[in-house]
Order: sequence, then C-alpha cells, then structure tokens
Amino acid sequence: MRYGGFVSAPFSTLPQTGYDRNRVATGILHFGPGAFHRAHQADYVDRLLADDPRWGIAAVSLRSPETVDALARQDGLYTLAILDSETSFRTIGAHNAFYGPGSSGEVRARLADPAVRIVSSTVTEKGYCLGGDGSLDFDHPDIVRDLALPGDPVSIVGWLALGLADRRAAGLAPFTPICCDNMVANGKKLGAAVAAFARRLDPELAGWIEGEVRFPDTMVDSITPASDERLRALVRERTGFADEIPVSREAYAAWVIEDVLPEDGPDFASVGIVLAGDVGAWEKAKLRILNGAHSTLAYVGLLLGHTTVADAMGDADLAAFIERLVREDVIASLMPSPIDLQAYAGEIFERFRNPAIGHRLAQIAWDGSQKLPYRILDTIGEALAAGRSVERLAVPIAAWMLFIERQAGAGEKIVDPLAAALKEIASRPGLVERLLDLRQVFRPEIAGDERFRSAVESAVVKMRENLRGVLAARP
Ligand code: CS2
Repeated sequence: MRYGGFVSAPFSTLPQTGYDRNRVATGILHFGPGAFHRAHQADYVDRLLADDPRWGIAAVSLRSPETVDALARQDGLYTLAILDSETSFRTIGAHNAFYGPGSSGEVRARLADPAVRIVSSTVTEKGYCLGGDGSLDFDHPDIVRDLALPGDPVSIVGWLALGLADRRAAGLAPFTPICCDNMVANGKKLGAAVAAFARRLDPELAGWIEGEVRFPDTMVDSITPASDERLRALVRERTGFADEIPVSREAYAAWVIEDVLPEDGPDFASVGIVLAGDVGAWEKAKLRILNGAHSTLAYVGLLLGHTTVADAMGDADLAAFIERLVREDVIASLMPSPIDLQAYAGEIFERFRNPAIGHRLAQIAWDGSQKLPYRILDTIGEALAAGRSVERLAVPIAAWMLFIERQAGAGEKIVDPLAAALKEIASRPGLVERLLDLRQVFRPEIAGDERFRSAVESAVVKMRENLRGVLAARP
C-alpha cells in the first residue's frame, strides 16, 4: 500500500509534536490538504489531539500526489509559520494517513470506517460543481461522469454520496461532512447537492441523506499566502527541519461551525472553534467584507500595478476606496447584524496591512467567476432590491472584466474554470455585454437590471480613461 500507512523517514531529522502520535487514531477524513487546510483546520485538530487522540486526519488528494507524497515522506509532520510582528513556528502532526492518486479503494474503505465521524473538504468553490444558482450542476463533466460511474467517483459530491451509501448499507451512523470553503450557506449547499446527486441514483438514499445527515454551515478565516521557496528556506534556517511543505498564516484564525456535530464527536470548542446555532451572520459578514474587499483589492490593485495585499493597502487612493466600499455599501447589506461590523471591518483592514504577509493579489484573483457571486454580487443583488446605489459596487466587477481583458490581451494565464469562455469573450468586441451574459456568474435578476448594467458599463468606460479618478469619485 503506497499511501495507507506511515512511510518511514529518518525520525531523528524530524521535529516532534507535544503529544504521543503513536496513540493517535484516524477520526477525520479530509479532501484537499492544501495550504489553507494545513494552516487552519489541521492546527486546531493538532491542538485537540493532545487531549483526545481519536481525531487524527486522513489526507486525501486523488488528483495530485505532491502534497500527500511529501506528507507521507515527512511522517505527517510539517511546519506552520505564524507571520506576526515576529515569526514563530509550530510543528503540526495532525495527519496520520495519506491517500493520493490511485488510492480510491482505500479511501472508500476509510469512509466506511465507523471511527471516521467527520469528512471535511477544502476543494475551492469550483470543486463543488455548483451552478450559478448554487445548486448542483448536472451538466458539469465530473457530475455526468460520477452519475455514470458512481462506484468510482472523482467529485467531492460523488465521494460523499458513495461514502454515505456504504454507511447506510452497512447499518452505520453517517459521518458529518464539513465544508470549509468560502461559500455562503456552504453546508446547506453541499447537503442539497449530495442529496440531489443521490436522488438520480437511489431516491431512498436521498431521503436518508436528507433525514439523517447533518451538513453544518461553517465560516473559516485565516489569511494564508501560498508557500514558496523563501518560506522553505526560512523554516530550514530557523528550525533546522528541511521541510518540503511548510505553510504560513497570520496569527488570527477563526472557525465557526453550526452546532449540529455528532454528540460523541470532537470537542471543537475546547480548542477555540465557535459552535453556533446560526452561522449565517458570520459567514455573510466574512465573505462580503473580507473576501469582497480582497477580490476588489486584487482586481483594482493588479490594474494599478500592485503585487501584494499590503502594497495595495499602502496605496492611499485604493485604501480609501476600499474603506468607503466596505463601510458604506457592503455593511448596508449586512444590517441588522449581531456583529459590530464597523469594528470587524477595521480589524480586517489592519490584517490586510500586516507587512509580514506577502499575500499575492494574483493568488486572490484566481477563479473570479466562482468567487464574485458570494463576495460581491450577493451584496449587489440586495442593494438593487433595497433601491440603494450600486455605482461603487460595480467597480470591482468592472475591474474583474478589465483584468480578464488585460490577461487575455497579454496572452497571460487566466486561472478560472471558465478560462476558455473568458478568453474567447475578451478576444471580441462587446466585453461587458457578453460577460454579463455568463449565467454561471451573473444571476438573471442581477444581469437583467438596467441600473446594474449601466453602472458596470459606465465604470468600465471611466476606468479605461482614469482608474484613479474612479476610485476618488463619491457617488
Ligand atoms: C482570499 C482568501 O484567495 C482568496 O481568494 O480571499 O483565501 C482569504 O485569504 C481567506 O478566505 C481568509 O480567511
């Protein structure tokens, strides 16, 4: 078995955790062990393991072997660098099983293991195969494929349906899927997608999933720049560990989970995870303020020639624009709220200014077609419905369009599941019209609203002439 067990490594060269890893069982299976998962969820779980060894994580990455291979080579250990006024380092050892390409059989067996109670995922927004309305896209090639071959899935939706079908057939309690991606009502959307998928195969299974399986909504937050050679060199120099897969993040981390976890599940509250009856206010505020501002900084900042979030926040015109956008337009869409939104926004702007984090705008600009709906378009939809101005909110949308045009024109890569369509649109006249016609991005009630269309048209025209002038304008 290539990934299933520990791969021996010269242990003396590896750091240690503060608890006995030999006692750790596997109680969580996670799809998508990328940097965010390893810097966020795995850090919480690592601290939990000291008190309760049931919750080790099986890392599953069936499409790319690099991370799981490296995790296996390092016996599951890697370094988390916390980028604050001083950089500190922690060893994380939460993972104790590793499944890469070719391990579908082992993953299926793990999903049926009664000890596995949580199946979490960070597969990015696009990984859930949802359409523009947030429901499962039955035309998505992975879903078409998984419905034809449900015993050997490739999508997370297909995997959860198969794993739950096996549990039901074996008379076992279901596991709890926890979606850790930045989508509003992420648990509800995932639950509805898995039930809709199952209904095409077996209506009774779909009924069981709807009745028995809880898909908590979650809000996840910690700024995690992509790892690079500099981080690897820093970790090597400061810890002596030649770590191939270190991760870094800011000191701030938050995780709010809807309080529907199994009773004998992990005591997440003991490590600072907030369990809440309703996560909605948290996830909306975080997505619209933090992620909405991030995407705005990314597209406008890249057009202005900036490289990182901290650089973009150092641009007085852009920072003032972001403050007005968030404090006036975005927060209006979140009221009333149990959160002190103005204070929350202020903390987020401080986090963006953290000079220790080289968070690249280009990384945030990825997958705009998947991110903009939750980050900006929901705010726009609510502003339109309430009769508020959408002039300023149209600026990030216009900036995304101009960014697509610029990338395509320069022959630069566009990282987006709709990249082919975006490039084709950018190569012909009618950029704004034709992008607004993309139903995967713009819902009909937004795309069809004249106030919104003309705000985007006019922002694009003005931004081509004088981008800074648009930032300074006060609608
Ligand atoms: C960022 C997020 O890459 C992006 O799109 O906006 O990853 C952001 O850093 C996290 O959501 C912060 O919690």
